[in-house]
Amino acid sequence: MKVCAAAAAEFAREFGGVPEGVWCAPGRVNLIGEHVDYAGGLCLPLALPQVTAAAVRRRDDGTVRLVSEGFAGASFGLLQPPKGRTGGWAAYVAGVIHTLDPPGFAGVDVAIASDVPVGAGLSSSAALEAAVALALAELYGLPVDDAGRAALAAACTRAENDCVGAPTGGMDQQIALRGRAGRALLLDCATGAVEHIPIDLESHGLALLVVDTDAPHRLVDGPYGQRRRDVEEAARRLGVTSLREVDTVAALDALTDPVLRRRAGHVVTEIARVRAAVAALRDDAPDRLGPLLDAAHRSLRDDFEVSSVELDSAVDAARAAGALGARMVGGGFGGSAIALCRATDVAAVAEAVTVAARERDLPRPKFLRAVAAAGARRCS
Ligand code: GAF
Repeated sequence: MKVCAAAAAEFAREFGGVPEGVWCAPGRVNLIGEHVDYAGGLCLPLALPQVTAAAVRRRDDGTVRLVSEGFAGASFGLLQPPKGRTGGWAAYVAGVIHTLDPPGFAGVDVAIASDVPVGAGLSSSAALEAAVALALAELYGLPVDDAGRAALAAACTRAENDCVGAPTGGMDQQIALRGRAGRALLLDCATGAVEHIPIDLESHGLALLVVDTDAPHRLVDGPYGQRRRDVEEAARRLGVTSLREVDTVAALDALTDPVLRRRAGHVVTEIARVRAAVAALRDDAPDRLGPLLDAAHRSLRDDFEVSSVELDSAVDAARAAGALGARMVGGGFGGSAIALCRATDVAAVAEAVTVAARERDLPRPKFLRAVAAAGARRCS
């Protein structure tokens, strides 16, 4: 694989010699179930063919050296700067090392290469964490069966929460480590249980177009954390551990604060949409996903208020050009949208989205096709 070869080449260039192995992990799009992972909800992401690769060799002198094509590298002792704390992309790697704390760990050289778009809301950070976590797990003898991968994903999420300072919910790390080719991952965020749901758009003449709006998306900043706090506060006022326990929108009438009621309304209706999407896939009727994507976007835009002018432009233009449904994906406030299209309409939809962005003086969007690919793996 090209990205894995690039990581090995970067390793040889920067460190000399060969790595002990190269591991890679994918970016993701979430079909549906947005902003519900930290509410114990259900979500349905799929792993992308785009990956981040880590070429890794153990050291025994207490030093960590990190390099990445096109980005500034980092080098630090295990305790200096403080474990798990460094700047930029290296913080994700340092965080995983710190959180995993593999037995016998005494330093490592890591070279990174990636074709997951960065800052596009396609989980480049989770791909980085997952590739490094799987590498360390295999090199230091941690379990890598499904339960082991679930634990690695949880460690990556803690790294992101505690070391990087992004209060994310865990969906991205779970799909990066547990995704399967040709399957969407039904993830129960309350229990960690997963089901691999076959997704076959091609034989129905359909395609999932990803629109990277090129409007930067960041999770370390305030609004994502504020939404999470809103959802937790709504649960507290309703007297439940998480909003997953709320079955009907009517139960939300007990919330007197209109903002919290709308936030909670999104979570409760979104979980119901995930169930409907899973039913559509199980019935091999993926066209039924269209209206669910549209409803999810309206809910994220109006009730959860995490969309943006770029995302709304992309979604509206895609719908007007014949997409069966479209919505923003990921944390929002920029990043990417998806559009479910007839395969024959993909070019026209992409063109309409591009024209709409130009007319509004927005950045020129970029496109890729989402195909459900495999989760983290060793590539050499
Ligand atoms: C980001 C977060 F990292 C996820 O945990 C999830 O909350 C998502 O936004 C919204 O569904 O990708």
